[in-house]
Amino acid sequence: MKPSAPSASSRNAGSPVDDVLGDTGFTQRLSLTAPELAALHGHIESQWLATIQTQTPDLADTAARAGMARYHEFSDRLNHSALWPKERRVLPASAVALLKRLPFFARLRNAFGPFAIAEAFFGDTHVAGLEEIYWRLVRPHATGDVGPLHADRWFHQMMHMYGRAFPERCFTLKVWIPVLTEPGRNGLLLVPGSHRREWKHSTQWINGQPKPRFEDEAEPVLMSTAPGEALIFHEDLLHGGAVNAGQDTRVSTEITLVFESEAALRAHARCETPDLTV
Ligand SMILES: O=C(O)CCC(=O)C(=O)O
Repeated sequence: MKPSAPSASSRNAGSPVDDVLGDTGFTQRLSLTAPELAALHGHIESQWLATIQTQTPDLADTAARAGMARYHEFSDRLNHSALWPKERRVLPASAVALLKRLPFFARLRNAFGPFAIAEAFFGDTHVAGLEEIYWRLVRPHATGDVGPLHADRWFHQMMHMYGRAFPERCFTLKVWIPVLTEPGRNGLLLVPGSHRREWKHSTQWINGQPKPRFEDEAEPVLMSTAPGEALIFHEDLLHGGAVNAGQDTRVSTEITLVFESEAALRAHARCETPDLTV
């Protein structure tokens, strides 16, 4: 792994669509403002705290005092993997409705054109009608808190999400939003340009769930992302979590944007000059 991100080519000329469909396969042109980040952080922390209060009430006061950044300081007193299956990290519809009103979503639409948000999917359960915005916790030095390199489309295929979480034919982009990160010490690994070729991988079954196993060689780059600085990337781009070399628990959010087709994105880029200032 290279130690830090390239200065993203995506900050130069061109548009977000040019970035995600172009040579690098990702863009860093869209960020959350401080109030938008505070709103997202607030919804996540409420769900995090409510889960701890319900599932491990003895630790509720400790959690409320520590906050998510210091979760790792008491996580050895609970069963981390049992406490946080994905279904407990998918924000409720009420929070999603409020978040969708943030200007960030208008900026996404201006940049990429009309999209839907993929519906919630965990294990083999599809929650029809619930737009999926979910978050994850990555504790310092916890290798088990991050997964292998993969492309999102591998997950979509192996979990049979087409025709369920989104239409049979569509194109997706991932929006990855750092909420609590230490730039250069934790965050997301990307392999710029990797969406342009096939990579060897297989499916392994873990706790009854299909997971991708990366069986190739790539050069991932740790992206330097301060809280709020979103990464938006192509469904075929290789990515994965970096082991957290920071001091705090890393918190980030994922949203899958669903488009009619890649051609629809290109058509939008030809017709519109995106206003990213709303
Ligand atoms: O945040 C991470 O650690 C991994 C994110 C990821 O795998 C994804 O966005 O698909």
